Amino acid sequence: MPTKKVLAIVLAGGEGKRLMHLTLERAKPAVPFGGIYRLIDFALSNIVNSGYLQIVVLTQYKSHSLDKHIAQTWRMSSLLGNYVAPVPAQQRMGKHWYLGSADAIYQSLNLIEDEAPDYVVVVGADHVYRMDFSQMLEAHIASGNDCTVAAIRQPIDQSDQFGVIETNPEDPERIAAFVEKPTQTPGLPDAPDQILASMGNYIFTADALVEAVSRDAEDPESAHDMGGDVVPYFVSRGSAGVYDFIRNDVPGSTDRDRDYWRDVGTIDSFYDAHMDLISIHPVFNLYNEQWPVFAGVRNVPPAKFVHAGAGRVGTAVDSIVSPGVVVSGAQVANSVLSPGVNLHSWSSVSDSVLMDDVIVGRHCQVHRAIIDKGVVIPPRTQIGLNPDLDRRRGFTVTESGITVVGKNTVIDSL
Ligand code: ADQ
Repeated sequence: MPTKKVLAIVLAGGEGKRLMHLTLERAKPAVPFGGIYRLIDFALSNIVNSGYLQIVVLTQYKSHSLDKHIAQTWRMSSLLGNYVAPVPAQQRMGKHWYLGSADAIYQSLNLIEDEAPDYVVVVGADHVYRMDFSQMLEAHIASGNDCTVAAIRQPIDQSDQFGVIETNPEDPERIAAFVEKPTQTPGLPDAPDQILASMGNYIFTADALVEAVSRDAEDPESAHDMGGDVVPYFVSRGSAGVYDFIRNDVPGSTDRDRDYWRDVGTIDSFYDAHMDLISIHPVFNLYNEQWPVFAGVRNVPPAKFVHAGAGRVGTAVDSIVSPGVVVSGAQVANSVLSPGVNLHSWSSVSDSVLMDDVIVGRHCQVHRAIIDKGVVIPPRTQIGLNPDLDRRRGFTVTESGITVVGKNTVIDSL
């Protein structure tokens, strides 16, 4: 069979409102994750590892740091025709920004025409997982459908966060009904407390996608959303298939992380996904060299742990410590530290996520907190120990008690 041409489109224009402070200054796909990554690195790494090297990233909301990250980290070889191209909204089809994810693709149809692919892989940019899209493409081609939706089981009480897929027992690989984010829905026949959720990753036969988004653009009733409008259109034509993520077998996966997929759309899920990285037998293994997650590497020195005298031993246990971190006479446990973090004597950081260049002064305690880039924590500050105090200082505290300190926040000394 001749090789089929594939174009990958990454939808990266979403606002990510539920990440609050973390997305005030940047698009959600640009939110730092896991010490050295940005969220979009997971989607892009999956696409590249699947063998697809023509990639466009559709951006819109506060895209500067995302554009910069893609330009710096994901530059490919123009010589070989490979590219990861960030494409900002350009008002090609009228004086409005993208009305929704389907409109983003419609307004970018020139990219599909230029590349003339046989198939288009469309993925979101804000999930943590490993997936081989070439296996999904094989299933898509074998099915003869125009649209294939990747799916995973999720708890039924989260149905309002996902596109929910129904199939018929006689034809389990075809989607019989698709409802975007229903508040009420029946559970699966074999698991009433679960639903089959869309992962927001799709494969389309290129011509059919062009036809569907063009038609959608003309529809005054449409919200121009991939999950809400385009997928249901293919379902109504009987041409939408489902690809169960459980079938996907990524090289080097462990028994624990084979089915790992996290929508890190809320502060709590973002925090939990970090904790998944650092457990002794990680629920998500970053060290799988057969399916690497690629990241931009900052030019900083190696991490350093300093014994600052008088019992002030600099230590970190059960933690991810990035290059450029200096732990000087401070104790770190169960935490993720990004490059350039600097911790001073008599301080402790536990169960926390510290992003680039955070400085923790002497005698501080940081517990169950997410501290965004560039925050300077003055000596003798406590964060995460007293929710009321944290709120009074303008930090966000989630219901489950995670404190978030936004980028470059200046914290007053006590
Ligand atoms: P959501 O993630 O809630 O649900 P949406 O907000 O449309 O849907 O975001 C999907 C992707 O498109 C994200 O990567 C986002 O950044 C991007 N996006 C959103 N608006 C965009 C725009 N105007 N321009 C460009 N990109 C845009 C989706 C599906 C559900 C599915 C969940 C899985 O709609 O059916 O269950 O993902 O998490």
